[in-house]
Amino acid sequence: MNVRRVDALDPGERAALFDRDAGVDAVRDDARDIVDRVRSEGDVAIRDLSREIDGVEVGNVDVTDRVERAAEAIDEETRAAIEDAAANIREFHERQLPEDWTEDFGGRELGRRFRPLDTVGVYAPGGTAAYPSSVLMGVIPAVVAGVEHVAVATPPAEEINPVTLAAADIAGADAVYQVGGAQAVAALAYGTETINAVQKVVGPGNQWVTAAKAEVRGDVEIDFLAGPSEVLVIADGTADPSLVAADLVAQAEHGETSSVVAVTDDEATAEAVAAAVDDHATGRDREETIRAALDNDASGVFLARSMPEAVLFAEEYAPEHLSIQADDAEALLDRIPSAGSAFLGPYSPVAAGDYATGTNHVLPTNGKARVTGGLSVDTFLRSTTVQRLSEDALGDLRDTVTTLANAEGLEAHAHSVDARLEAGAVDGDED
Ligand code: HSO
Ligand code: ZN
Repeated sequence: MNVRRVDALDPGERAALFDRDAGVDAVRDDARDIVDRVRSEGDVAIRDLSREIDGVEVGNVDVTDRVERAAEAIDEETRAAIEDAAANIREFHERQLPEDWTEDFGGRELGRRFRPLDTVGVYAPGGTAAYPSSVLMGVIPAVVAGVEHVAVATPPAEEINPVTLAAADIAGADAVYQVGGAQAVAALAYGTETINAVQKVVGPGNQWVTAAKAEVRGDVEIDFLAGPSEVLVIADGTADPSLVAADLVAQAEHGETSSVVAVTDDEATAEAVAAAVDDHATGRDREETIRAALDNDASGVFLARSMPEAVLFAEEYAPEHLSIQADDAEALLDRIPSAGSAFLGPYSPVAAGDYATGTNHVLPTNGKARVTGGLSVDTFLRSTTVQRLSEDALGDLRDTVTTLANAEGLEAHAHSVDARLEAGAVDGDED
């Protein structure tokens, strides 16, 4: 890997780094066709598409009855690891549950209450990117929020990954369907004979899944349009270059389009990270994928003239994962608000958060961290604001409300206030 200077980046290089996209445009039309087919033909379309795209003859689309058996069949060690990770994820997300509250604002009793969505669908990729951990990350926050019906959709296969099924069971999903890609998103969004339509579809997937989410958005809620995985490590001269490199190589393992970046103000660190990346990549199981990711335009090791310049670079990049390997990591984090999840210090590898610290790994990519966070309990809640006014409190507001109502030409609004304040207007007035 070469080291590039931040101040020498040309507009094309900057665009590749800072205007990353989810890569869905190329498949958007195909995804739309699939969504339309599922919408009009239901289960028939799912069976046909599973044959055409996945090469699988699907008998029963609903595989919920296989889940418990899979959970029992996986080896003890894997099961214990899923349970351990699930417990940490549950604990962290329970901490996020907001309390309903009511407060007296001088006679105006105001409050906010939170209630779960009724139904959600979690997409769990299959194939080389079959991540049972993503099942935990999608299902557990929904269950913690109190969602009653949490369905998982995962691509069909002769034998669906038993670890994925076990994760669905341990996380508390109540339905699992074997359907993948754009067709899964469409089925969850609009329902079929077998699959209940849900209110919100979440979870990462390939371009077809993401394009389909873009397509159904509006008819159903979605989390966000996630693109390839990313990590940005910001390092100073105190960082261990070998550990920085290990994190870059780990994220690069996800796919050729993964974007892995290190930025530092220290030239020796930059050179050492670039060299260590090569060392760490050599001989890895997925070396080819890793090397392709390291070579893509959105990856690299960058030398800044100062830490403030490195910070600016990180904030402009707005990474899914931000690792800070530097003195006073907290102070740096304060200056980089656009990051999905932050990993501070040498003992916080991104992989720990991917599986088991308890934080969520379904995170905004391609710069979306500028405007949103990752999956959380909030993703699965709606809120209602509540107000109860005393007669005096309404009296205090009378002029303000009627004046604004009349200014908007909405005289009946004003009347609805006045009507209550005319002597004896309210029957059974408690105040
Ligand atoms: N880093 C991935 C999540 C993941 N890693 C799943 C391992 N398995 C996306 O943020
Ligand atoms: Zn990962």
